[in-house]
Amino acid sequence: MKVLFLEIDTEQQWALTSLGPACLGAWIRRHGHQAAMLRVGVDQGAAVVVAQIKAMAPDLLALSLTTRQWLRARSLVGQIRQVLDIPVIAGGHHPTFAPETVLDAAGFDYVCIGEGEAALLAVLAALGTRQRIVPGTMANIAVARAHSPALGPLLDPLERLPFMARDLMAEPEGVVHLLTQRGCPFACTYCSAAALARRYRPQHYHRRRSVNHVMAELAAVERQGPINYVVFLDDTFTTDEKWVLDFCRRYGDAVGAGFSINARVETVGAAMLDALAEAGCRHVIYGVESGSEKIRRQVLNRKIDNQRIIEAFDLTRTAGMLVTANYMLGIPGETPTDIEATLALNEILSPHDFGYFVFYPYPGTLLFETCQHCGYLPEDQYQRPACHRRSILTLPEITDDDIAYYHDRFTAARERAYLKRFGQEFDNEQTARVKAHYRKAATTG
Ligand code: B12
Repeated sequence: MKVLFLEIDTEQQWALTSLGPACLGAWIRRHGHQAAMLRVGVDQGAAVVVAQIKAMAPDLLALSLTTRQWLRARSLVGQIRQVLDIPVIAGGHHPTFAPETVLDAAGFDYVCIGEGEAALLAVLAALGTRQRIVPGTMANIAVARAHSPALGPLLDPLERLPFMARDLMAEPEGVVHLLTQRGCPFACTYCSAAALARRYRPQHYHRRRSVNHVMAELAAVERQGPINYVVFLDDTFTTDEKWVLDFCRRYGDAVGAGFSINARVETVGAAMLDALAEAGCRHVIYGVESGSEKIRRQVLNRKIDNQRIIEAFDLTRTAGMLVTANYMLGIPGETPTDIEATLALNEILSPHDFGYFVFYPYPGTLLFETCQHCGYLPEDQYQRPACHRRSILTLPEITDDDIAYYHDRFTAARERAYLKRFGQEFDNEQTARVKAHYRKAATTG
């Protein structure tokens, strides 16, 4: 059977396509099926997409969806199915946690809840023999709104998986994206990874590949062409110190290309950061989220104090790496004073760069449930764009105008930090260009 994955771009083209299809594509190819990717660029309309699908003649259309991709995916699939009779399956975080939105929409036949490898193979087997999928008979697959399928066993160990199908990923040349884990062991209330771990209990969704297996993937990629940079996309690369130190010993000699990671401040120390820098790590990205300890502890379930964050940033810089912070604003319970605390902490941390996103409640998360319970969510949430520039919530402690004001303050702080580092000799035109760049970045979030 031939599966065509559709990658739905929204607002901007990400540096790569979703990773789910790269994993699923490799898996189904190993089992004798075909996989291809069609990226639907922001400017492409349904007519062009339909023509491309016709030319590729797939047996199944497959979409991997975040909540942000949902609205455009719904509209596009609706239009495609008016002219093409090809079954459609959707998986990923949005279909997993809001399956009813997908199954109610025109054109979607199946939803995959959670891990997709075994489920997609089962669907292909049924389609290949023209068997109808009866609700409740196939693990992880929902076909009707009313029922929630049982979850099958997780793939464990992850070494059973083939390496990702890189021809489905649209990576820039020489830049390699890699995952060493599935899921994340932490339980942040706003994060969909924590929601997945809860959905899968008593199974453990969080699993990590061996260092050997990761090194073997890098070696296989390098056989296809030189590696200039590696981006590790794990939620938290630094979960296990022993693993990281072992990886650093092996990576430096075998690959040597610069790399970046996502980390959490409470998992890093001087020894680990020095080892990472020595191995080639150039850039560490930390989720700080809020400068208010009260918000971090009581709302986000991140139980660390500001001092620990400041220390981790200092240690990362001392080890010789770039450090980025990510923040949220408009978190339920947050007041303007709390956001002032985030801006103040950012001044102290003085990161090389930072990201700032207006809080969006993702389905399945504990904070989503809180928003629902407190009546902060609009009834038509999924008819509205999921974006990180303005809040979808009606919050008692903070207004839309406050959030817009603070969003602008973050943009101005980012411009200022850049100009302080690089702009000493800039003329007015160069300074204006920097400002225009950051304002544009602030609108695509
Ligand atoms: C790497 C990553 C990215 C990458 C790649 C995106 C991707 N979708 O893979 C990049 C940098 C592009 C990215 C960008 C963003 N991301 Co991101 N990202 C991640 C991260 C850290 C890892 C994803 C991962 O491990 N993929 C590996 C694959 C194997 O796992 P998977 O995607 O879950 O796929 C499995 C199953 O879900 C299923 N499956 C998936 N798709 C399909 C399709 C079919 C047909 C089937 C049958 C099954 C199936 O099978 C797969 C294999 O078992 C996750 C957090 C997490 N732990 O998941 C956040 C996450 C996916 N990102 C998130 C968000 C919000 C964003 C951004 C909006 C952030 C921003 N403001 O910049 C953008 C939006 C991107 C977009 N196109 O919409 C949210 C999405 C929540 C939601 N409900 O929408 C997550 C869950 C983090 C969170 N905050 O909770 N991200």
